[in-house]
Amino acid sequence: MTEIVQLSRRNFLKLSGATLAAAGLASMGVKVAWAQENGLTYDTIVPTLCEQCVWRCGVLAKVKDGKIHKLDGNPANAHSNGKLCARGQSGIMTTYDPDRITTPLIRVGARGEGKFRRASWDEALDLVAQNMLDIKQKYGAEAMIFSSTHNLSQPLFENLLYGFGSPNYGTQRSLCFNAMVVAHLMTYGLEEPGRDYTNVKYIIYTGRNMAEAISTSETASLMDSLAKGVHVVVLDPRFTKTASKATEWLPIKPGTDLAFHLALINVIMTNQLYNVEFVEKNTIGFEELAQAIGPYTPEWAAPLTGIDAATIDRIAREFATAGREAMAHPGWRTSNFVNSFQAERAIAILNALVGNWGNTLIAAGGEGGGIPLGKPTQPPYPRITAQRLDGVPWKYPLVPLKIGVFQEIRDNVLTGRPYQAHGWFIARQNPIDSLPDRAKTIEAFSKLDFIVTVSILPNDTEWYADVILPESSYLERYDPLLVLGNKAFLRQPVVEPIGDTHSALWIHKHLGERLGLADYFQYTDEVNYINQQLAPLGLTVDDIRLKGYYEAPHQPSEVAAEPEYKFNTPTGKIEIASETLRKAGQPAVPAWQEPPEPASGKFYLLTGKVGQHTQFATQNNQWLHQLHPDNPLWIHPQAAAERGLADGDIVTVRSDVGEVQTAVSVTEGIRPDCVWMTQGFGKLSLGLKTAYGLGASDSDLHVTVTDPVSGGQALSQTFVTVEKA
Ligand SMILES: Nc1nc2c(c(=O)[nH]1)N[C@H]1C(S)=C(S)[C@@H](COP(=O)(O)OP(=O)(O)OC[C@H]3O[C@@H](n4cnc5c(=O)[nH]c(N)nc54)[C@H](O)[C@@H]3O)O[C@H]1N2
Ligand SMILES: Nc1nc2c(c(=O)[nH]1)N[C@H]1C(S)=C(S)[C@@H](COP(=O)(O)OP(=O)(O)OC[C@H]3O[C@@H](n4cnc5c(=O)[nH]c(N)nc54)[C@H](O)[C@@H]3O)O[C@H]1N2
Ligand code: SF4
Ligand SMILES: [Mo]
Repeated sequence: MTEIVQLSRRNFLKLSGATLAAAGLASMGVKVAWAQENGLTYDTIVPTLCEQCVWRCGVLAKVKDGKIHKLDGNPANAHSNGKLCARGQSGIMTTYDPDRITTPLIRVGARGEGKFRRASWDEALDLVAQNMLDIKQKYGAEAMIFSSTHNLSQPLFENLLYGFGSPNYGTQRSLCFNAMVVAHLMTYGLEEPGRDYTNVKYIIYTGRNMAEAISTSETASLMDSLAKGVHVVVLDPRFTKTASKATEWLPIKPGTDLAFHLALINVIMTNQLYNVEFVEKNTIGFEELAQAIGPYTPEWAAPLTGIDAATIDRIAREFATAGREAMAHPGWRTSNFVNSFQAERAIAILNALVGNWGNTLIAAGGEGGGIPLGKPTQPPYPRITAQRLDGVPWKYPLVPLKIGVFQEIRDNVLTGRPYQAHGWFIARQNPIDSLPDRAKTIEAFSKLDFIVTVSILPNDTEWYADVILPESSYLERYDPLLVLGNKAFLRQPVVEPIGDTHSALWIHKHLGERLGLADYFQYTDEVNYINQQLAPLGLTVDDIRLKGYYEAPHQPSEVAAEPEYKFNTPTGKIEIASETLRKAGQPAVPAWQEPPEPASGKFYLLTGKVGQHTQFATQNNQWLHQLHPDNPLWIHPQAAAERGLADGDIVTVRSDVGEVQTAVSVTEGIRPDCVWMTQGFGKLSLGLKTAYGLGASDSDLHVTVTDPVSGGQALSQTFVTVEKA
């Protein structure tokens, strides 16, 4: 039985004002009173964490008659600051999605036919363990792939992976930010610089759609900055909502951000507009770049990028004038083209030239290990010597092991090289949809003996699985604590789970025990796990469930700001020229690398997020469905006219690997040589009764193109034709 926090309204109102304030609940008391006056009543308020996306904002869940009534933002959480986005508020319908999987399912028909039978947990877990152990015995532990997209139960997932003894850890990261991460490791010695908007005066966003591709607190920082009159430049082939708020929108030609930034560097270096003191003290390789930058003038970049030379020259000068108060944003889903790694290097160096380190760019991100949490004891992992299927490090020496090259795992399942994989354990991830070239992923699945997923919905990956282990939704379960700044937040059940579902903490433990890995799961249940986390603080779950978090008395020590900061590069400095890159046979300083372009009559196919959906996960949510039901293809009026297309017409979109049919949305908000669609539609699973049959999948069209340096999948490097269907 899941324990439900019982903070009843009656008990709640009995608490004195002082007690409320002490518990940090005064604002909740006010809300209860307001709701009563307005005829809205609910029985309990449970503080917990959102999981509609990876930000995990703080939630105050209001419950009436055992049902979730309303979700609000928790003011005590720095990510939400009292607010939830549309997806967060619609979390109710994630829990109450009629299509949820409510018992373990075992496939009975052919793979992909969608025929499953219900099973007990014992039967399903026994079957999974038996298949995994068979694979291990016959082919070695490395023949099992484990993949998961970051979630709070990741440490337990990692115990399964490493305890089992497989090196094959698939994460979503190479489909996302590898170009940015590897470029910043090579330049600053860190994976991603934090951003501080406090003093910012001038921002350049390169394909970062902060207003729609939400990073809660940072999106709020942008909005505050706009209100303060900060100059914002947006480089995006598409008129995004961020572009609509910006000072200037530059509809750059896809794949040419590198040229734009090289030209900014050229103007700043040749006119000596850089921060001499900072560069001398903190960087290495300036001279080498100065020798190489000469040809990259604004006049050179103009025809490549489609942005006139005077604009590039002006932005360079304005950026340099803003100096330490300027920020060239590093971006997030940055792997767009094979040259995106070089573009990210140029962005990193542009920031170094104005010396904004310790001011607008900082070392620390949001989440940190500032609170000394405990964890159950466990033995060391067995030594793993097998090669990784994703080519790290033997093919991609510069890619960190924890980041990997996911699409390469899929490709190597198909080639059977360097060895054949036989099984895939997937948790909270949707590789059928999120990897490029969906037909290829389905083909790779068909090569495997056994596929198991842990999910809440019969999404497209579950459709092709052999066993589905249903997790309770995030409003019905516990997860390990989330540390954010000086607070440790609790995810706790708001209502009883629907059906026979369990948390990942429970599922991973019970599977682990069947795999002979009980020593890696030394907790009796979820609450016991969290109690072991809280033990060094002398606390238990019961001590924090009312408030929903523990707050450390002191802010964990901030990473020292420049000038004391030591960059974690081989030279201890910001590496404008990188010997590591030179040794790897790459240019030591950024150099122009021509990206491929579409042949005449073809378009760049662009993809990206909308504010109303998360990745491939929320399209079946009935409320979000109402806000954003499908994904028409954006096309420029000129390109539409040439093809005789009007708004709403159905077109066939074809790439080298697939074709889809979809409606067009004719808009001036995109370059004439590009088309765009958001991801996550065109579902294959008939189990998704709300989303099935709506829109089209860009993953059917995406060609797999991997940047050899960062391992990033170049998600804009697919070219398509568009014709009336
Ligand atoms: N609402 C919502 N928010 C999210 C997410 C979500 O699913 N939904 N996902 C989260 C995740 S995991 C991530 S990684 C981030 C992604 O955050 P972003 O990277 O900001 O978002 P995307 O929409 O993936 O891509 C941004 C833009 O890149 C543009 N683009 C494509 N190719 C090029 C190019 O060559 N040059 C330039 N300059 N622009 C180009 C596209 O037109 C698109 O508008 O969002 C996060 N936030
Ligand atoms: N075409 C295209 N491809 C892309 C992108 C794009 O913009 N366009 N973006 C790329 C980026 S930036 C990223 S980060 C990746 C993301 O790629 P993935 O991580 O594979 O995508 P998600 O949709 O986040 O997968 C989460 C899955 O978990 C399930 N789920 C939701 N909640 C829960 C839960 O509480 N428990 C469990 N166990 N399961 C749950 C969802 O149904 C979904 O199937 O995709 C990349 N691929
Ligand atoms: S940004 Fe929205 S979906 Fe993501 S955690 Fe916050 S409220 Fe939830
Ligand atoms: Mo991402």
